[in-house]
Amino acid sequence: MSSTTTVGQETQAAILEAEHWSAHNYKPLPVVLSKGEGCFVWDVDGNRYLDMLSAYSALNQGHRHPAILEALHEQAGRITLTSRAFHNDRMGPFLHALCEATGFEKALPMNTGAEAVETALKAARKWGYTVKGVPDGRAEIIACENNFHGRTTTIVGFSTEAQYRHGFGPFTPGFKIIPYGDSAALEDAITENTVGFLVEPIQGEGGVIVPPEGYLARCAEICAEHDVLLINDEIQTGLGRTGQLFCGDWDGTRGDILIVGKALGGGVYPVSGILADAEVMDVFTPGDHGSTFGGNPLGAAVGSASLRVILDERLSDRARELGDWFMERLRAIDSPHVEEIRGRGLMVGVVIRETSATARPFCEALMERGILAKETHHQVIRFAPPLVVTHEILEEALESIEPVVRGEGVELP
Ligand code: PXG
Repeated sequence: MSSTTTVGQETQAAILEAEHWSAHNYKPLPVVLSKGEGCFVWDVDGNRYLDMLSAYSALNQGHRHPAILEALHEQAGRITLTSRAFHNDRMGPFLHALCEATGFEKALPMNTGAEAVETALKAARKWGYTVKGVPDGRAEIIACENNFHGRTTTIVGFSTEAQYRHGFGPFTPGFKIIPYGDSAALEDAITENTVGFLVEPIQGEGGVIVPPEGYLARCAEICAEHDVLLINDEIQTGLGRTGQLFCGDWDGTRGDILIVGKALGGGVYPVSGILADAEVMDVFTPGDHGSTFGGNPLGAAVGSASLRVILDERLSDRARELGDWFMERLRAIDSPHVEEIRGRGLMVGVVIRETSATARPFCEALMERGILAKETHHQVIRFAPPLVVTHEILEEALESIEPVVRGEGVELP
């Protein structure tokens, strides 16, 4: 990992082809990956990298986990898609296991995170009208400043990031924004028409923002007092990432609607969903909501295996133990460029001082040393390796991370 990588012709050619034929809605680091295993990936020129992004926590189990691949292959040899017009023999056992692991009574399977968030918003609104008694068309949902919940037109409509919204309106009404981490603001914003409070227990895309201690617990109390659903988006923080099965567990709450995605597909297939008790989930009747692919047998088999790996390999414990130690090591680096190290478990942000540079040149320097990390929110280097990472692998990575964080080999302006 400490050896310097070399960019060859294959990389250049692959980037040129992709840039030519694709929409330019991303600005990836200039590396072209063609193989992955466990915590490592290889580029088309044969360089090896430690993956410290894990596809934004969709690869908590590592690349190509054998048990997940076995489930994928086995299921692919039998049946892959039925649609929900028919039953399949995989969805039931998958949702049963998911409910048992999370403690909810019911689950509704989807594919991507944004679809699951949309599903939660629809569930909350319909619950508001049919159970809480909110007058038709008046339901309000509260979300937070600096949120990230996906890219649909409804979801970007309540984003506070100008770029996510600009050019995509008009937007869905019925959302209210409050500051993140401020439970008093939640209480003030609630009206008799409020049906839900949508929140990330740690804001990932917002820059690994950890709210004040006890924030989610207090929000859960406020929501319960006012008959408002706490909608906990654990798409990025869930399934072991922060050192508990769900980040809300640090505060003793999983919310009234729990949204899961990313690692539920074990990095091989998009699997997401929402969990809730019957009082909420039973608002859906046939025809209200659906998805061609949600709950398909291949996704259900992969989802079951992905969940089993998280539990059987105690990946939450590993994230907690390694995360505490890793953050301590990062905090010990004496660097004029670092403003703060923050995070929980193996969801770690190194905040670069604005007076130094953005986090981007640091990520580029890390890449040259065989570490793949991606900046988030301009100033933050995010370190979120697969949870199957070991002490030894991280120790070796620190040999590259420490000099880069001190500024060695970083192109500063
Ligand atoms: N909620 C949270 C907390 C997320 O981090 C989503 C919802 C949406 O998930 P889908 O599967 O629809 O992307 C996320 C996604 C990107 C990108 O490329 C997305 C995320 C993180 C970084 C980049 O759009 N998180």
